[in-house]
Amino acid sequence: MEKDFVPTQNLVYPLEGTVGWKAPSNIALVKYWGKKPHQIPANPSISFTLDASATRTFLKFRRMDEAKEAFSFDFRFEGKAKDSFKPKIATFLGRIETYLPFLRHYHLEIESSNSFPHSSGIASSASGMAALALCLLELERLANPEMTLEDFKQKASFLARLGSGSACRSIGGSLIQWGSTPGLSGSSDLYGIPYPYEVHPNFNNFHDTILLVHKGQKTVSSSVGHGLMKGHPFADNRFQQAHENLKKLRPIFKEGDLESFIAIVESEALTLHAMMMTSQPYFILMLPNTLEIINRIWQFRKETGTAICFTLDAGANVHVLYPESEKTKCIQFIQNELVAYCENGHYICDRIGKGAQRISTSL
Ligand code: 2P0
Repeated sequence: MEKDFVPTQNLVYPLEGTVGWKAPSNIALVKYWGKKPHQIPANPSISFTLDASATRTFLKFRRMDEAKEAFSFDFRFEGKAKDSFKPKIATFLGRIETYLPFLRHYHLEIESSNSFPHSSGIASSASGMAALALCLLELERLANPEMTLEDFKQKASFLARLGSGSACRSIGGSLIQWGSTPGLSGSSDLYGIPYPYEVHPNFNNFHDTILLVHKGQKTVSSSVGHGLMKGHPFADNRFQQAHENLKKLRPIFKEGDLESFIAIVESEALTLHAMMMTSQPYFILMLPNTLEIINRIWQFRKETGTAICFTLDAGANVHVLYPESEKTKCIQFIQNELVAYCENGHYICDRIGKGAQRISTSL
């Protein structure tokens, strides 16, 4: 329950200090699309935590003599003051204040940078909000060193969700499930949990090469897209389908059945975009090159039997997924046939990762 995340002890918080966290992005296999108030997902989702695509955030904090009316913070992104991000951060701080009641007593200097190129069209809200949530919670942990690692991660995921839904899947690794799922004890709408069942070694070190088809801003934000699932004619069936796909994935992960994995992952990606195309107002985030890439992947798979597939985020970029055993073949195929469809030939070689890491701040 939400109230379990409100600190009950009388804690003595530090006067000043600096903490740092690096949090990765993630790619959903079963998609979160549609939400209820307070960042509660309309259906459960599951994602691969990524490795290379990450946000690094440092938080310098100084206790003020008295609490301020408004949150006192500065935000710098890649070395420059970025005031345009401040309203989003202020909203986030407002949403989590009940759970971190010390926030108004500090002046916070937040400094972030991404490992992936700025405006690459990669969602930075997941890694960005996860890194910030971890830094803010670290301040509580300094006052409460007895907090267990499990409680720390769970609360970090809970807080990150209030910044951006998918961010709650960017704390741990390497397969994270978020959303209350009948029969899956420990699952919750409030935070992500490590996938608790057996996963076949076929999924170890799984690759995700992100093809940057379009690096600019998307035409419709994810928040607007989620909102359009309210009253959507296919919403109920879609939410039901996500539950069923999660159920189907259980034996697939256990047995390492890549063919069935591909069928679910690609269907989820196209269903996500089908929901956008059938919203009112309707919209399309895929571009001609997105479809060219999908068709090339299908053709290559048919001709060679390689276990390669795609998934999509809420944008035109294509995530190309393949197992470690197919790496050499797939990279060659991507370079020979797919890179031509990327903006300026840009792509990111990523893979499944282990989750967020603390950054040492002692020099
Ligand atoms: C996902 N996406 O499961 C889905 C699939 C994009 C496509 O969650 O409004 O940035 O901050 O909760 O998490 C993107 O939406 O939305 C997203 P908010 P978020 O990853």
